[in-house]
Amino acid sequence: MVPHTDRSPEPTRPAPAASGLKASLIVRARAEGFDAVRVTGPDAIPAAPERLRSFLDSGFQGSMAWMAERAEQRGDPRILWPDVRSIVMLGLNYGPGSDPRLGLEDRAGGLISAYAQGDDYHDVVKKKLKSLGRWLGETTGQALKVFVDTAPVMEKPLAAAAGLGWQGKHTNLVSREFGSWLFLGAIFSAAAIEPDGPERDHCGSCRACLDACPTAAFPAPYRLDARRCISYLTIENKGPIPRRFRAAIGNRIYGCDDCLAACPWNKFAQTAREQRLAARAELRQPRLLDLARLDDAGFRALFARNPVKRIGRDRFMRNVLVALGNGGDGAAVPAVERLLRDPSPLVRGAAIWALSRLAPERLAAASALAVDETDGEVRTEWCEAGIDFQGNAANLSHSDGLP
Ligand code: B12
Ligand code: SF4
Ligand code: SF4
Repeated sequence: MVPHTDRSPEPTRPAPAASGLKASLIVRARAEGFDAVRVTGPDAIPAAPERLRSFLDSGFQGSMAWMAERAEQRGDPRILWPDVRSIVMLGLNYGPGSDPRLGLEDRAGGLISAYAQGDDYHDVVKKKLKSLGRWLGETTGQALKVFVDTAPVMEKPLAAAAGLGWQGKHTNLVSREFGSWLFLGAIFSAAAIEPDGPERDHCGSCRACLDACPTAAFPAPYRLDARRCISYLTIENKGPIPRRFRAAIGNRIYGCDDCLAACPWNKFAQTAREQRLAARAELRQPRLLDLARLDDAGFRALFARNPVKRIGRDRFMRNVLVALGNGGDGAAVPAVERLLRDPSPLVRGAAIWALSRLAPERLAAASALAVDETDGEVRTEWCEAGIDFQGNAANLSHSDGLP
């Protein structure tokens, strides 16, 4: 959660007039490969601190404690960096080229969300930001900082204030040119750069994204309860996935695109031109059975330079097991049975649930493992699967629906 770069270049030459600087900035940003660039001021999101406070007070951040830790800085760029005078907001198109929801029907394959099928966007965007920042610093002689995702910066309201798009009812930035598929990055500069105006909200009476959510994660338009969002549950959440969400997760093994994909503004979307963001063939919809066989080395090799690597093999295997439990593929039973003995409690617990769905009689046959289990959460999984600690199958019927 620290700014990625803190550049304070020496003044080299006087800054050009604002309009000349702005025009050059746009040309340079496009040459770096950014698809959208606009500028706003540090005082442009006055409603953000209160809205962030309301999000945190509602507990919507779940276990993402870092969201509350630097909330004052997050809500106000001037608290994060008092010298900031202009904020350059950049967008990089990662348009997937086809509707990611098409993969939901192929239950034997795991769905990785569109943003995570190529190289890690943090690296791709950061490299471009640093290069553009180097030019801007040299041109203006002013200090700057570049941010993508991980710093306490509210990138979506800033991008909306700069006019890159508007925050849709799913809370993400929607662009009239690129639909739902822009990554965002920011350059905070101590130089004065002519600001652009905000984009107005074009959602109207539409509620397609709200209705598309499989876990009912929107308590109201423009408000997301992250604790219910599959993106949070499969990526940020470090523990077992709460039982009531498992069935709704289907075959999504990393993130979710449903609310983004449902947006009618995607009819103007374009396929990403940045090749490093293009989906790797092996990550388009990998077979769940192959994934269930990955050890740590295999996991690292498959997801080298890819965002999935961030969550580690055990959390990823938890997700794969939930998808296997939902898939109903009997051929997966031996692989799932093997994972009942995995060294990771997170994996053992998810394997119990998956086997209870795929072959409850095989779980009952393995119930001796329950007697030796020492981890509290795994013991809970055995109990909830209807196995008692004498190793008896008490009641193998259960309900996993949403409340
Ligand atoms: C935390 C986080 C998450 C969390 C929480 C998401 C959330 N909506 O807050 C989780 C893990 C769930 C998540 C999921 C995803 N994320 Co995320 N995430 C972030 C992060 C780090 C911070 C977001 C934040 O500040 N949230 C706090 C809340 C309070 O802020 P907010 O969402 O802007 O809330 C606004 C609304 O509530 C609104 N509001 C409230 N009331 C009202 C009323 C009206 C009338 C209006 C207009 C607005 C309004 O105002 C608030 C302030 O602007 C940003 C990067 C960053 N540093 O900004 C990436 C970021 C938002 N994520 C991103 C992406 C791509 C995703 C996923 C699509 C990934 C995936 N495919 O799985 C999903 C989308 C889920 C969704 N529907 O939001 C991109 C979004 C790009 C874009 N075009 O918007 C970002 C910007 C990363 C990046 N650099 O590109 N993410
Ligand atoms: S990403 Fe998926 S689970 Fe999260 S809010 Fe959107 S549709 Fe719902
Ligand atoms: S789906 Fe409809 S409501 Fe949701 S962001 Fe798009 S236009 Fe707005």
